Amino acid sequence: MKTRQTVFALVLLAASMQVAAASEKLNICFFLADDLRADGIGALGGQIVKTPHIDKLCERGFAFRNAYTLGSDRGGVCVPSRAMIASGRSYLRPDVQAILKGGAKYRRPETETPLLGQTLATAGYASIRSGKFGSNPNQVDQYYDVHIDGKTAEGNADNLIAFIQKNAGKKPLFLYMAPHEPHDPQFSPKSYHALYKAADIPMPVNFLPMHPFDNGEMLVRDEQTLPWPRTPESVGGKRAKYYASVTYLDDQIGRVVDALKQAGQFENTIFIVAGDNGLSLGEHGLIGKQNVYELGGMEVPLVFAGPGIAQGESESFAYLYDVYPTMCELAGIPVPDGLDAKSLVPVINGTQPKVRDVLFTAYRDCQRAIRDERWKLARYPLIDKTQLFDLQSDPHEMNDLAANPEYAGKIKELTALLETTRRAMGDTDALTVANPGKAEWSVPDVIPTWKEQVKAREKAAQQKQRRLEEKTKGEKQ
Ligand SMILES: [Ca+2]
Repeated sequence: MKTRQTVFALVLLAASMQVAAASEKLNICFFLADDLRADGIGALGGQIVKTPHIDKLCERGFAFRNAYTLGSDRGGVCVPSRAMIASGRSYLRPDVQAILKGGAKYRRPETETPLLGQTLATAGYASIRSGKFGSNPNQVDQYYDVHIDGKTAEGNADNLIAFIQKNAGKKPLFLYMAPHEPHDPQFSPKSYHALYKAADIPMPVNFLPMHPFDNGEMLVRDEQTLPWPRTPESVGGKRAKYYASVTYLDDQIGRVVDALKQAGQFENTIFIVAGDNGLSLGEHGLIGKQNVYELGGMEVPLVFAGPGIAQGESESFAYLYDVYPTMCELAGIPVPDGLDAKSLVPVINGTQPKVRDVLFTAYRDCQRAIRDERWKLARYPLIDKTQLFDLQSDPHEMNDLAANPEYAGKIKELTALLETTRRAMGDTDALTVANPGKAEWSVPDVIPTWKEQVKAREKAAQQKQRRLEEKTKGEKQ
């Protein structure tokens, strides 16, 4: 039988253990680069790019080699990507659409699943988010102690370093650095440009001067950053600038890691390195992120490193927004209910080989794709076109098998899988449309600016809505 003294002693012990647990909570440091390709990191296969600081994190960490952002309802793929990171939910869901359409003043109702910053605040974290401002999902998450635009990667690193110096050891830290780099115009100081020469940069094996058909987004602003036809010279120049910007960013990441070391916090920090979306750099004749090719618009780097995280990598399909539940589980924070995202911890721990069997990506109403470990089907509803690739023998998607009758069964099977998967993610667009347009595309004589295109689209959407309302009104009468 326990005496009163032993019960009291046990209560004291439990209380002291709780205090110890609170002060020993792991810090989380999340580096989210803008438009960083999955091969934009040396340690992940980048042949030319120099990223010594990120490489060191990768070498002691765990990389997801098939990680993607789910998709986008607009040219600015960054915006839904960041809304999905903040919410852990598909951008196709009404509550995430409300964030995307709500503007800077939108406040998410308390009844919705908590946002990432909110979850970490509840868990007792001191938090800073320094980075890209202006796109509204970054302002919707109001739960950061410090929320600041650093202007450049160096400014963002300065903000994080000051925050570490002020708060280290007092509370667990959530450090979220989301700089503009290496997004175009691919900023970096002059000294970084000297590191890369356009002439030394090899072209991707699937380089093309022009994309072979109209994917529904041929004139988006990103695609207009180089003239048509693309040339090895123009793409080489763009890649040189891009790599310079990545190396500049890498140095700033190195400064933040050093600040954690100096504060005695390096060993108890979980590091996450990711990109918000990918970017084509000459592959298939594309130069933007508004496509669903591998190493195109949706594929991203995703690496976790820190205490309890094994060194290794996995081919398991991951979505970028999985960072939300994964970082929570790694840090011992309860994962909220209602997320579409899945914790990747079972894969990192080696208890499960994968968390999903197929991977679905989407872009506006004009592109959908689904892939498994071998096959990939892409669908372009607006021109009634399907592509089929055997990624095992054709990882660069150069041999479209869709016209080969031998694969009719495979196309049927993957189309059905695409249909059920996208519906489950909240997709309401169609895979086939009435009166599809022609697939052929050439550069128009007069190229409308992106702003003009957006305006024309808004006008068309309003007209469509009006027609729909008139039709409903007519049917009621
Ligand atoms: Ca981006």
